[in-house]
Amino acid sequence: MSSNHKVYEFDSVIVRKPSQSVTGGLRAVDQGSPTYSGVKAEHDAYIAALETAGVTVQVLEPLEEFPDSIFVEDPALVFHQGAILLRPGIDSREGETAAIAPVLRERFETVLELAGGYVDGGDVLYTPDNIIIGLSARTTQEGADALIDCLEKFGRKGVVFNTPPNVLHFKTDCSLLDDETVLTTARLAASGVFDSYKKVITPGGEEAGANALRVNDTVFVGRDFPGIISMLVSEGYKVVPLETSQIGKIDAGLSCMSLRWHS
Ligand code: CIR
Repeated sequence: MSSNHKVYEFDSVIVRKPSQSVTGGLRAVDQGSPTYSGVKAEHDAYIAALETAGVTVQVLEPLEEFPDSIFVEDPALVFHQGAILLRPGIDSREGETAAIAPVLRERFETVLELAGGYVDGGDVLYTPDNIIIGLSARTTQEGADALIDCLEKFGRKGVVFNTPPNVLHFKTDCSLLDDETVLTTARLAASGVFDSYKKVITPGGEEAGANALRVNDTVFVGRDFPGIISMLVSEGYKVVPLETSQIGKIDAGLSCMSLRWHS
């Protein structure tokens, strides 16, 4: 039932092209809207970088009615064993699940659905030991409990922690670097959630860069976070910086633009 691959080893990825409406994407603080062409350029570079890291990318067509639908990580989870359809915890994104469901039913034999509550995929971190679910303004306890039931069907254990206050998603503040190391903000590390991990703490002012993305031997990091980049390089990681200044305006980092699994 389970794959022998590490949690950051992937061969398959799904992304969705940005819609023109992406300029109206959700944001907690308005730092101005991103431009469509800027988001598209960042997205194109992201796809090319994923392919270079060794995955095959399925590119879905844009959905104008859902400005945030470029962030395919939020409406579903994918594993070697199958997929789980989630329910994003904000009205304007709820319909994204129905939009991605047929694609996942084509790619996976088993597709489960949450029995209740709300979960955004951005609140779910895969680790070698378990699946961490962060409660947030988007992910409810009822949703987390329903997700734990689904994960059990795939032989995986879900555990629940709190996302720090005023942080969009659990993974806004962290990413897995290898089997035993996480990149995390100091505020998330202070919760104790990563006490059994080695930690690389984001330097002050670079909290927004904590959502890096490891794919096979490469760690993608936002280009605007030189402190994080130099820390990871000196730890021996193969780091590839990517432009995130446009998607950053709508509160996104690098994990949110893809669904990744090993077939
Ligand atoms: C939202 O607020 O839903 C989008 N503007 C950003 C989603 C980012 N998703 C993620 O980090 N998984």
